[in-house]
Amino acid sequence: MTNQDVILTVWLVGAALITLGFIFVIMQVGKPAGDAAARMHASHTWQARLFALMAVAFIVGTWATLRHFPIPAQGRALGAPQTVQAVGRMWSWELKPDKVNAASAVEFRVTSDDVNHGFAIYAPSGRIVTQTQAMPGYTNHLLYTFDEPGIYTVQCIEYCGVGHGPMTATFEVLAAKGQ
Ligand SMILES: [Cu+2]
Repeated sequence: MTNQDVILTVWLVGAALITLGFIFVIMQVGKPAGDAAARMHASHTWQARLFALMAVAFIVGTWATLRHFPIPAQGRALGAPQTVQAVGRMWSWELKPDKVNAASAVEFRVTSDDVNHGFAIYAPSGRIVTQTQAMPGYTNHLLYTFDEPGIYTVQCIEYCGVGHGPMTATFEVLAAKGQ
């Protein structure tokens, strides 16, 4: 289990406990005698139902919007059809291989030989398409499927010394069969 998984689990358990606490407090509202008190109790029941409805809407909304979390699980191979080993060092990138196919997922295994670097991929148009950190002693797994063939550029986007600016490399995305 990576640190991110631990943090997510702790957060989910904490959020669930807080939610249960709220529901418990609302359910513990007393049942005083008399008409006015009965009306008050009825209104508390209504509030509890509204709270439960909001909690369900929040949980469903969270699940629906975060289900396709864009960052893949770290710490293991992703089983993508193509893999590129990417190593950053002051001040160059090593990419193996330097050709991939479009329309098929590529797993970039990104690490660094020295300090932290930023591994950003720019499309031929100059638009950044995806990025991750290149960290010494750790491999980040970046999953991306290229739609357009062409020459893509890797640029370091974390300042790493005097050679940071020109710390670039290129690789080619080949047209998929039938494209
Ligand atoms: Cu840099």
